Amino acid sequence: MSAHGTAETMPDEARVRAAWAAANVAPLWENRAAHAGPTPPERGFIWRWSQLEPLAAHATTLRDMAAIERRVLMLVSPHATEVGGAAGSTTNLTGNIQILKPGEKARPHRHSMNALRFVMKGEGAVTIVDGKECPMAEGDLITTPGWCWHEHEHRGKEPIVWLDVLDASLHRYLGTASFQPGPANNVPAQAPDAAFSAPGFLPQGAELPTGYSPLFCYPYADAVKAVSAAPVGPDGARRVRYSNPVTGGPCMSFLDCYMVEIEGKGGTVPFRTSASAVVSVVEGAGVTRVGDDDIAWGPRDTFSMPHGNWISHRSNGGKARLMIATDREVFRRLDLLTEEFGGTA
Ligand code: GTQ
Ligand code: FE2
Repeated sequence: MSAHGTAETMPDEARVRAAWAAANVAPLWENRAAHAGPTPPERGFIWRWSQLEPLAAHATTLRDMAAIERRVLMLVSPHATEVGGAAGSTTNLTGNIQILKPGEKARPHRHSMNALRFVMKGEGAVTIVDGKECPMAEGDLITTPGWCWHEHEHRGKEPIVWLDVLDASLHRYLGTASFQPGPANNVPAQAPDAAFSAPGFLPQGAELPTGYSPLFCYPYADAVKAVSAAPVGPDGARRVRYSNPVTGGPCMSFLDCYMVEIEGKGGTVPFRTSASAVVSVVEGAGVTRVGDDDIAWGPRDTFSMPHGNWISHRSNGGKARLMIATDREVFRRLDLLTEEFGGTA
């Protein structure tokens, strides 16, 4: 006889609970998650370069083969929810710091996850993406779209540190995370980036990818040139998108990136979106208000702006530039993107 008695002697409630469990059903009216209204937005978080730099330097001394294979420190927000057993920099975005020593190589592989690299410190490395060599120096953004082969090689003289941003939690959630080791094979033919470098012209004759930008490398000098010339937007900041020149869309299926330039202490008009972001500070210093938190930042800091928060930026007076990597395209394609200006941040 069980602790609850036989079915005949159980109280009615215990009997029906046992029957539900035996049938693998559950009462929705007792499921708080199904009834809860919108949850308060997740708070933002900052990883300061002053704290990361010594950890990055120390990581170059590790001898563990697995750590050498991929010398990566994950930026795990205390406010992010775990998805598929891991938490990221926001619930939906993974931000990692990767360090490569001179002479080191990271082996070719590919995966379903889209990823980008944004160089925080150093120069002289290359990422080879589907056969295209992308030089890496401070402020450069390199994309490695899902299923594109990639490998890294550091030909410089000092260690290089970059920020990886990936849509890993989305793939874990959907059960679509997969990985294939190299060597690279069936690499599609590429048109060189130079063939895309004059505005208004696209190369003909080569097969252009449909789901991602054929440019894998967005040099910082180009971003600065474009953003400085961009008109001031409705929030008071200049902004350019790292776009696919073939479609005008995002650089990758599920990662959509921007370079933002702000100036003056006035601050941007508060903005709220259903998309989350990971931000890398390139130049300048300032404060970003994320919900009720003021996040003070300086060069090479990384911070998160989880979705649903009112957000506004202000610089400490001078010019500041931020690279903002978002999951905006995921929301847009699911008809879940909402964006509004105004607010009370
Ligand atoms: O450099 O290819 O941070 O595959 C995580 C997974 C970097 C990479 C990460 C990766 C890579
Ligand atoms: Fe990778």
